[in-house]
Amino acid sequence: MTAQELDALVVGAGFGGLYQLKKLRDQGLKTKAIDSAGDVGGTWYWNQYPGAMSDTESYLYRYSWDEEDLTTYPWDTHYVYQPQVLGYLQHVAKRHDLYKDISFGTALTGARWDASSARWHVETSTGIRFTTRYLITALGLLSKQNLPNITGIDSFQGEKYHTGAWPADVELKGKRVGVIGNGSTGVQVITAIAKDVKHLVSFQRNPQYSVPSGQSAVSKEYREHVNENYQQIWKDVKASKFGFGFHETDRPTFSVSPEEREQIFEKAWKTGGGFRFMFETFNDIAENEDANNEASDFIKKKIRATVHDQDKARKLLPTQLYARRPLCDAGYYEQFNRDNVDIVSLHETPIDRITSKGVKTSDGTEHELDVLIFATGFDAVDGNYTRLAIEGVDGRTLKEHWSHGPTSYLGISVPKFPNMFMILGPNGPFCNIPPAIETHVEVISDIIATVEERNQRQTGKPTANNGARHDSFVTPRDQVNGQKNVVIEPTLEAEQAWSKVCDQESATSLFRKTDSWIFGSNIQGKAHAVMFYFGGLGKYREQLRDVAADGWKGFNIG
Ligand code: NA7
Repeated sequence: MTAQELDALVVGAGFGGLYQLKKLRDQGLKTKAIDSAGDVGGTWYWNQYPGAMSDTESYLYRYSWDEEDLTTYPWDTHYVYQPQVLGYLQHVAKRHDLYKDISFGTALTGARWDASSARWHVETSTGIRFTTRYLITALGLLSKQNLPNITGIDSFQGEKYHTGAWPADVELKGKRVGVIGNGSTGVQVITAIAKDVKHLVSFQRNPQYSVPSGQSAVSKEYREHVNENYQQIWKDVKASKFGFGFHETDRPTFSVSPEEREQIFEKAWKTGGGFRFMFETFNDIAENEDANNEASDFIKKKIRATVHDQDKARKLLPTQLYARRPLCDAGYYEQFNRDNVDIVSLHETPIDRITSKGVKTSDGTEHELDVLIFATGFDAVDGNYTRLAIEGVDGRTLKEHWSHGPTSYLGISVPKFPNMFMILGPNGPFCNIPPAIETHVEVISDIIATVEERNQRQTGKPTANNGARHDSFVTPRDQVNGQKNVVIEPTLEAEQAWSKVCDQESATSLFRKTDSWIFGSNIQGKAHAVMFYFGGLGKYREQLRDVAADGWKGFNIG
């Protein structure tokens, strides 16, 4: 089969891929997207497990660039559940006529840079091949599922699911269900299914801190207020550190009396929201261990007060720092007051093996189950890439380039991988996802516009470029260098300097001291590594503007 010739191929049709497809198409490039899924949605296509919800408030869990849609598309609760997010993305794809340019059920199996033609040669699972001048990966931060290596895992005779690949027709009612994992996903799934199942056992390794989500219906007045202020809201969000729309306080924990501190925590507990609790109350919870202890003591007190059975409460009390991705829930701890819900501490009684009937722990108990749910997370960030054979200059793979840990320039590009861009690549900003995605899509689109402009001037041919640059990252005019087939890639020095910046920005974060996917340490054998820029979204965007204003400093264009 001959290869389809494109200007740009976007891999992934979630939040990032859809916007990237639209942007590049609007810029006049012949662009297509592929996705291994059967529809758009990305993360929200795959994670259809019960209780799946975005814990970014609804008004910000969407695109900022379609004002009419922003003010008219319905959302009636403060947080949106998975079917609503998926429905929204399907709506956007229809509204902007994106479906016609997406091939579903089509996974990228290999991509190879061909220097002579200055094109990527892409192979897919369906046999369709592409040659493309630009390759943009929108693989998601969390798409490679982590299935733990537990002895006997294949011998289980009941139903077995990973939450990140949840089938549509699972029925849990009246069944004996085991859930391994209690991160954001485990907490949501346990809370959602406890009332319906016959018996639920949470197999918990490290207990985590979770606060109420504060989910509730949205009033007409609230929606009107958001609608009237949307432009300012987005402006503030894009200039903020975490991009969640709340006021990021500069108040240190110990600047107030213990009584006032208690009141502040209590108010945050009542309002709800994990990121709010961690970053709206005090400014040092994620930086200062004493401050962290104050917040964690408050949450532990709430756990003790909520869970009646003292043995269950003891098992649910966290022992580590409150320094992972902050969680929130719709009544997680309350579920353990049900007689049909049990908790097994894997620190006290580790899993010995999975048997045909269930899970056998070290005390000799065989927990018999009909269904085993793995809420065991993802090989995050670079894990999505290293499973793919992406070969840059001289056949060197991305996996080889990252053999000492994932790196990038600005979270979007890698030296020796010309004309390839990543949406949410390693060392991108640690913040609310939709504005981070928009930032990446817009800067990538602006870079491509620059390269297209150069191509046009060099070849004299009208190239695909409607000049639709995004206001934020406008660049000065570039110099013509007299070569054809203009390509762009970051320098090794720029990548190294960015790694250093990311290292420094996270140096004081307590997140670095805990083992979680944020620093790549949730996967056996994977090295603890800096995987995000912790300086905040606003500061990150300022740096992008500087890079653009300096003629895309750090990139070679030629
Ligand atoms: P997470 O946050 O990585 O949580 C995974 C959970 O699975 C966590 O409780 C782990 O325990 C547990 N886990 C992982 N491997 C094992 C083994 N081998 N045995 C027992 N327990 C295990 O993934 P989520 O899907 O919950 O959330 C990921 C992100 O998705 C989240 O942050 C949101 O941004 C959306 P541990 O705590 O490591 O002891």
